[in-house]
Amino acid sequence: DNWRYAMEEGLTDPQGLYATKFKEEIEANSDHTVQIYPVGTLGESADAMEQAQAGLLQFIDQSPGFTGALIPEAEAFLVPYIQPTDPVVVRKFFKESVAINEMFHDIYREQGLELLSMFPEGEMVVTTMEEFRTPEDLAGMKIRTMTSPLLLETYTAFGASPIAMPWGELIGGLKTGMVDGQENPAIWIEAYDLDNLTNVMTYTGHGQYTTAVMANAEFYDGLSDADKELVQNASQAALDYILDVAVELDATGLAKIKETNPDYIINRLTEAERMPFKERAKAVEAAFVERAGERGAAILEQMKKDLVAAQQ
Ligand code: 6CS
Repeated sequence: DNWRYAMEEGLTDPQGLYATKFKEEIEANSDHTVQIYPVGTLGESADAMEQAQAGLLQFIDQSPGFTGALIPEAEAFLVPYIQPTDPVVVRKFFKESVAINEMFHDIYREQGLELLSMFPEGEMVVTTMEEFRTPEDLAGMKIRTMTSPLLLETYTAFGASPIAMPWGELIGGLKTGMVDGQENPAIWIEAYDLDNLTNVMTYTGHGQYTTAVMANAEFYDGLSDADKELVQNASQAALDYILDVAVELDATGLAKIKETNPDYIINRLTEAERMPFKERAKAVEAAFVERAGERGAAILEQMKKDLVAAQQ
């Protein structure tokens, strides 16, 4: 069969590298083919998700920054100052986390999705027109976020004026001044020229960009045991591959920005400067628990334990 696979990024971006590896594995080990639909070809991320849930697509890569609007528990990846940023810890965390590898499966199933992999794309960095070091400095800055509600709560707590919008509106939004900042990992900022639309990039240490690959559950359940194994093996191979290259990509993105845009200001908040943001993150964590309930709270607690384990 020909399987349709949609993602939120281009073929040379992290999601594209994962998808290409997945496709290669499927096609090398079966008679099936995989057709990849990159960013923009099937509408916005939310449109592709509707198509995946309806079974028009067999596979989809959608990030919790969007999925959170559908699955509140997925916003656990968005709670500030929980996710790892150290590359070695990141790899171990995604590979071994009980929360990621065991607890999310049934939750995604409730939305008709068979969760295959979750992987990181790099530390979240904030790009703005003006420098900021404190929540007070962020006052009045219009920061674009992805559409999961917790991101609005995060930037409100951080002192800014957030506006949620799909990816397709961000570049126009920055050009027209509808927004004057945004958050994304360095590799993405570089690839889509977001550094040339802003003046400053700030490492706040508050997050890691995470994404997830899923299959339509009905499609998956209808596969033979051999094909289920094929899909699982291809997912595992693609995950191992992307976990190896993701860390490199993050460094490459930053290095390219420094090289091609030498005047760009790159700030890294100190531990002391991060304190007021961490303090404000407590309200965001409370908002997460409020919406995601007991199950969400249990996932978050498990993530914290997984993180401690990954740091050992
Ligand atoms: O900011 C966004 O909307 C996009 N950021 C990344 C890293 N991937 C896809 C997503 O749509």
